[in-house]
Order: sequence, then structure tokens, then C-alpha cells
Amino acid sequence: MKRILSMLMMVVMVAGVGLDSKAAEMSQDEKMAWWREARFGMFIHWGLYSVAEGEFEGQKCRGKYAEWIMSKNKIPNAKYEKLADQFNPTKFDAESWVTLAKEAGMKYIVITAKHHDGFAMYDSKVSDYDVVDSTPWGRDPMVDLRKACDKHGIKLCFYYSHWQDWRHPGGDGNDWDFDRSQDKKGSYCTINYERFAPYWREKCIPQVRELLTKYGELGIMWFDMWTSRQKTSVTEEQLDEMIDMIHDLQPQCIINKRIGSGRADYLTMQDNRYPSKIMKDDWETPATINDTWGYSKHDDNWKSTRELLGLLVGNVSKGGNYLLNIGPKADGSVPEESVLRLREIGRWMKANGESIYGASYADLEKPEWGHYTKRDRNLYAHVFDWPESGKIEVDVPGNDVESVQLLTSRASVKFKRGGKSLVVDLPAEPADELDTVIRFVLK
Ligand code: JFZ
Repeated sequence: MKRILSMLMMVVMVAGVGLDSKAAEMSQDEKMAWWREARFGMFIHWGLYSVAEGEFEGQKCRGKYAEWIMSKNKIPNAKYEKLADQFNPTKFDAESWVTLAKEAGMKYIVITAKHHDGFAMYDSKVSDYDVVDSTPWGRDPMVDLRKACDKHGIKLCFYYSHWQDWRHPGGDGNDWDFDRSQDKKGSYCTINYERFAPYWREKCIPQVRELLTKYGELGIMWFDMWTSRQKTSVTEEQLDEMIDMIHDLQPQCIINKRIGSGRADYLTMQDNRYPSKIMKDDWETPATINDTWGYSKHDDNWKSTRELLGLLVGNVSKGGNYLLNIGPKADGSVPEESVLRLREIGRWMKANGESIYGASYADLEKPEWGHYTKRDRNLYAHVFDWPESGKIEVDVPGNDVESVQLLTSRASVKFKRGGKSLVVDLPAEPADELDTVIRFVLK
């Protein structure tokens, strides 16, 4: 009996080891598969800056990003930390955020676990400067988000500011609280490796380890060093340590290149920037619906649904993802302007999603009237600007095409086969006022 038991244990152990090494040996394509399929994600910036709403002691934030108010207005930690006393999001409901993402057709959520201000938006044992220990609310929103994400099949991902930390005396970026006169000049910071090392050891690594061990499987660890590492206090060795830790604890977890290392998995473009050409390596654009990431009561510059959808489709047509931000208020509610736009995009996605999910660039030039996306044998023409002629010309040899249809109704669309291209007779009216999709099934 004892022998049988120990044999059984052996089998279980060997199987276990097998699983581990399998995850570690995941190919890059396997690792990126869900992300390439997803194409559309939700970014969430939420923290103490959400309490300030883009204004502090009667002074507007001196910059368009409200989450930068501490730095832009040179607010000392002793004052900034008092915002925590007012952080009591009675309207917070993880379920409603996650269902909003789901309704919009988004497949993952990246939320600020710690932004540059150094305040942890989860229950951290590393210090008390976190949402559980320092606010009247005293709850960990990431626990609820984990549950809601699992329930609705959304991937949970964390943003962590590993470079800028304005709270810890060793972090980069804060020259208003801390004397940095001995440092070298950097970019958005001063450089001092001796000063930075304790921050890395005592706060940054232990906090990222918490995120990787307390909240289940993560889709992405999203880092944010957008300048060159050489102009910061971060060393190559430190980044290797971070990446090794992530690979070790969560081998499936994707890392964006703003970590500052070539070992990361995909490229993050500059904020609200879009490439002009197809890019074949994995990339994304992080984008705002208005101009700020963190909530600001002064920012009313909302993009239209049409513009946002154009940016999403445009990114997919060039092989990239679109990570669109919401900045919830400190009470936990999402600005109505954002909710409206996400719901409108969602309505379109529900009917036209097959032209987005797992789709990518077609090897065709961008047409005047919109964009092309492609998945397997399907080519999708996204007609944003309905041509007056009522016709579009598509550079695909007529003989290569099996059928042409309206995506939503599958109604056939008339077309003429040319030698090198075909001419499509569009219906009299656009089927969708935002973007009418014509599907070409290729042979
Ligand atoms: C960074 C953060 O500082 C900002 O608060 C927000 O979280 C955003 C997503 O990322 O902001 C940037 C990043 C890149 C550039 C400028 C600001 N850039 O490339 O010019």
C-alpha cells in the first residue's frame, strides 16, 4: 500500500514538473496568442490623483495629464498623502467596470496598481501607503476585479510604475521633496544609482512580487519607462532581475517594452500615437478618450465615437492593439461621456467583431474611404467615408475572390471582376453609420 502510494506521488510529481517546464517553454506565438486575438483592451487610471480631479488647493494641474498633478504642481508628499483621507469610492463596483469593458468588446483590463505617485491601489504589505491601510474605504479593489474578470472571461493585467516613484526617497522623479543636487541630469528625473537601489530592493521588486503572487494569473505586467533607460537610474541588471522574476512566477505573463528592456514581448507606442505604416512585430497604442488618463473635471475634450472606432480599426489594419483608457472618479463611477462612447463602440463590435478579433493587416495600401483588415481567407473593407460614386475599388485580382457580402447581414454585394482589381457597387445607404464592413471571401 505504502509503495503504491509513493509510486502515485512520483507520477504526480513528474506530471507537475512536466507542466512547469511546458509553461516555461511556451513559444512566443503561444504566449502572444490571446493578445493578438483580443486587439482591444481597457486601460484604467485610478488613484489618489482621482480625488484631486485635476486641481489642488485651487490650482489647476499644470499639464494635461491629471495623474501628474503631484509632480506638475510640486505638491509635497506631506500634503499629497492627505488625499487618501478623502478616498472613499462608495460607488465602486468591479462588476460594472468589467461588464462595461465586456460590452465595449474589450478582452483585457490593465489597471494602475501603482502609478508614479507611489500609492499602491491594492493591499500591499511592503508599506502602509496603499488603498487598504491609508484610506477610510479600506478595501482592495483588485480582489473584486479579479473575481469579476474571471466571471466574465476578461484578462486582468496590472500597470506598475517601476521607474518613477515620487513617494520613496530612492525613486526617480521627485526633486521637490528630496534633495537631488548630487545626482546627474536624466530625462524626467535625475540619475543616482546608489539612491535608487534601495527603492528597487525594498519597494519595487517586493511589490511586483505581491502582484504576481496574490491575484492569480495575469495577462500583462504593463511598465512605463518611456524614455531611454540610460537617462534614468534603472540598470540593465535590475530589469533582468524583474523579467526573470516574472518569467519564474508567471511564465505566461506578457511584458510590454516600456519596461526598458529588449527582452520584453511587445512594443508600446507613445501615448495617442499611431504608426503610419503596417508594423509586423506586436505593438499597441495606449490611448485616451479625452486628453487625460486620470480623471480631471477640467477636461471636456472628448473624442467622438467615430474617431475612437477609426483609431481601433486603423490599429488592427496595421497589425496592432488598441488600449483605450477610462479615468474613473474617486467615488468609483465612470464619466458618463466615456460610458456612452464605449457602449456605442460595443454595439458596432457585437455586429462586426469578426473583422477585429484575431484580424490584422492585409497587404494592401490604405484606401481613402477607410481601412482593410484581414483574417484567414476573409478580407474586410471598413467603409468609414461613404464614397459619392457609390463604388469602391479593391486591389485584389477578381479571380481570387469567391464572394462579396455585407458583413452584418451576409447579403451579397454586386461587384465586377477586373484583371488586377475589382469594383464593388455599394448599397445605396451605409449599413452602419459608423463603419460599414464589406467582407470578401478569398479563394
Ligand atoms: C505615461 C505616464 O506618465 C502617464 O501618466 C500615463 O500613465 C501614460 C499611459 O504613460 O506617460 C507618458 C508616456 C509616454 C510619453 C509621454 C507620457 N511619450 O512617449 O512622450
